[in-house]
Order: sequence, then structure tokens, then C-alpha cells
Amino acid sequence: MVRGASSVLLKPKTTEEVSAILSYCNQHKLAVCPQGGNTGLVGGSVPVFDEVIISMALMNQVESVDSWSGVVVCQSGCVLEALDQHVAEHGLMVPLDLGAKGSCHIGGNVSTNAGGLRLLRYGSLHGSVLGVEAVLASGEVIDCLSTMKKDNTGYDLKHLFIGSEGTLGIVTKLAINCPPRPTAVNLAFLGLQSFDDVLQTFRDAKSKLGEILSSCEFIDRSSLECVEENLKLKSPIEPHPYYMLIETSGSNGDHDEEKLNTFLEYVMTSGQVTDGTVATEPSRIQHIWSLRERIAESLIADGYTYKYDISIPLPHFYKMVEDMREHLGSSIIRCCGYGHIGDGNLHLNITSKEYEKEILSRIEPTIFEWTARVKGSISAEHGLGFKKRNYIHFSKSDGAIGLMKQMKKIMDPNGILNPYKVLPDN
Ligand code: FAD
Ligand code: S2G
Ligand code: ZN
Repeated sequence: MVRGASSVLLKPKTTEEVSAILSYCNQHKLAVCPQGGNTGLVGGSVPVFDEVIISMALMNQVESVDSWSGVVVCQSGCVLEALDQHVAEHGLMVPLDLGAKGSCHIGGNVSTNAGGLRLLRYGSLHGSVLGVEAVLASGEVIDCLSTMKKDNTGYDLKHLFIGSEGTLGIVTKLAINCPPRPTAVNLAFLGLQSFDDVLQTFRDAKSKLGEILSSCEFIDRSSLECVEENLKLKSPIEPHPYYMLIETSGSNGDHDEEKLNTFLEYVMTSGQVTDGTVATEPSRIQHIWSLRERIAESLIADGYTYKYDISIPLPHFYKMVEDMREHLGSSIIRCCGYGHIGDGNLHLNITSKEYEKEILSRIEPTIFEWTARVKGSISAEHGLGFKKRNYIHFSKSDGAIGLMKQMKKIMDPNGILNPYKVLPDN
């Protein structure tokens, strides 16, 4: 848990106001902390000392929706869910979905390069964001707000602002390529006996569902027990060691249902999947998604959560959970693994009654060394923020970190943008 406070909170309404604020803060060497929906999980949006908080909440207007190309231009303070509802009126969807959709901003999503539940289908924001308008520490407005899907004129600077967590500039507007909203959605909730079966079923889902596969999520028994015990949610199938959520999204219900049934028949007869149910009706789909999306919330009820968001090569994916569980023994309440298996992204969460330094010292740096050994990433999608910045060297070379520091120096010479975030102290 990261806490902070500041005596100044500014809520600009326009790019010009952001520019004037940053130009003043830069001249007077006043540090700032950009804030979106404040749902980040690594302390990136929390002031460390008395940084001026710049909240983007009032910059929440959609500027244009091009129904031919599906490109939407909006301000960065649009709440993800509200933006998705807005574009839904045009038969489009925002190519990103995550449990925090009701509060997070699209600007915060871009600044953390959020992954979410459908990256498997719609790719990363580095692909779906076509243009960015951002304001540099100097107050200079950088207009890279192209709405073109192809633009090979010089260095693609928008990528600097995607995932830099407010340390290179404040994102004020975005152009996003929004795909057509699917008219047919199915969600299968499957029970499996072994992790090998999970991997095999993932591979079969890709080959047998092909283009209609839109999400493949994983939950272990401990995660599901947590939402059942702490939130009193009910699983639609009998207890299993492992579970998967496999979603299809398409434009032809009959076609998709036939493909999904063929896939399910195959994985059930092969014994890879030993129980399962399929939801097509929105309220049932929502209930099954809540079993996955509310795991984080359910863990809070245990007490203190040590959270790890790791990219791991699939053959090692669940071994880390088993190794950590054995390593920590009875000193903890729960060690559970869930996440975006389709992206190789494990959310490993450990809980204890309250925070214990001794437990943390048994987890870290072991978990980061483990990750580095299998050439994974110590932060798959949540970013480094304040909490993980000093572990960056477990996933980035000294040369890469050195170049990042040079870029930071060029773009923010006075170091006023979100200090103590992303880059390590030394
Ligand atoms: P904030 O938390 O306000 O800020 C995040 C970072 O971006 C900070 O460093 C901040 O300074 C910076 N920032 C914010 N706005 C701007 C801007 N306009 N310009 C420049 N910098 C800015 N994350 C995932 O990737 N995938 C998930 O599946 C996922 N699921 C989640 C589920 C729950 C229940 C919760 C609570 C969080 C989840 N998250 C997930 C984490 C979080 O929602 C994301 O990191 C999200 O992108 C943060 O958006 P935000 O608007 O809340 O940003
Ligand atoms: C998710 C965020 C929740 C968590 O649920 O996909 O990114 O706390 C996570 O791990
Ligand atoms: Zn996630």
C-alpha cells in the first residue's frame, strides 16, 4: 500500500491549461504527479513528497468518432467504461478491458500501457493507439495526434508516452483505433485437473477457435476459493485445481456457437477439461467474469496482499506459484495465481493477516531472481511506478536503463515529471 498527500491539486480542463501549469512548475522547479483514475497498483499516481497533483479528471471529452475508420479522438481523462459506452453507440468498442474500467482513465491506461482481459485479441495499446497529444515538462505541446493507421514519417514519438507512467510528459489527447463491437459473445468457464491440461487447452483454443477467441484467462483453486469465501460468489461448476475462462466474440452467433461446441467437445472427450459451462446471456456472462475480475477485491479481505504481476514463459507459468507456496509454508494465509494466461501474464498474490517484513523478505528478491532466471518480466502490465522501480534491472539491461535515463534528461531536464517513479535511484 502506498500513501501520499499534497497541498496542491490542479484540475486542468484543456491542453493549454496543462501547458501553462507545466511551464510554471518547470520554471519554479516544482515537481508534479499526474493522476488519472488512481487505480494504478504500483504507486505511480501517488505523490511521494509534496508534488503538485495534476488530475486529468476534467479533461473527459470525446472529440470525434470516425464511423468509417473506427478511429476515436478523446481527451485523456475519459473514464474507460464511459468511453466504451460512448463508442458503443457507434457500434464500436474500446480495444481494452480491465477490472478497474469504472474508474481508470484512458490516459492512465495509455500511461501504464495497460494490458487487461482482451490483449490476446486486440493487442497492446502500442498497436491500437494511433496518435497522442502530450505536454512536455517545459510546457511545450507535442502534437502526434495522427488518426492514420499508417504513418512512417520519422521516429514514432507517441510510443514514448505509452507506458512511461507520466515521467516523460502528460498525455492530454489520444486517437484510438476502435474495432467493431462484437454482436455474438460466449463465455466458457472450464474446470481442469492439471496445469498441463491448461496449457494444452489454451493451445487448442487458439487453433480451434482462431479469430473468434477474444480472451483466455486462468484462475487456480486458491483464487476461486477466495472469491467464494470472502465475497460469497458461487462457482457454476464443481471444485477443480484449475479453471479457465475462454471467451469468443464475433459477428455471427450460429457460426461461433458451432466452432465453440466443436472445441468444447474436443477438450472434454480428450479429458483435458473435466467440467465446464457456457454462458451466452449477458447477466450470466457478467457473473462468470466477476469470479475473475473480483479476485483482487476478495484478497483484500484476507488482510495484507503482496502483489506480483509477472510475465513468464508458459512452461514455467504455474511452477512459480507452487515454488513460492512451498517456500513460504504456513507463514501466510494464501498464495494464489491467476491472470492473463493468453499473454503469459501471471498475477501471483500472497496474503497474510497484516503486513510482515519477514514475509516480504522471504518473497523479495527471490521472486524477482526467479523471474529473471526464466527471462520473464517483473512487471507485465502494471508498470514500475514507485514500488517496483528499483527492481527494473531484473528485467532490463544496464544499457537500456542508461538510455532511459538519457531520454528522461532530455525530455525533463529539471526532473519535475513524476519523480521517484519508473527509473531506479541508481
Ligand atoms: P492512475 O493510477 O491515476 O495513474 C497511473 C500512472 O499513469 C501514474 O504513474 C500516473 O502518474 C500516470 N498518469 C495517469 N494519467 C496520466 C496522463 N494523462 N498523462 C501522463 N501520465 C498519467 N492494469 C492492467 O494493466 N491490467 C489489468 O487487467 C488491470 N486490472 C485491474 C483491476 C483492478 C480491480 C484494479 C484496481 C486495477 C487494475 N489494473 C490493471 C491497474 C490499473 O487499473 C491500470 O494500471 C490503469 O491503467 C491505471 O489507470 P488510471 O487512470 O487509474 O491511472
Ligand atoms: C487483474 C489486477 C488485479 C490485481 O485482475 O488482471 O491486473 O490486483 C490484475 O492483481
Ligand atoms: Zn491483469
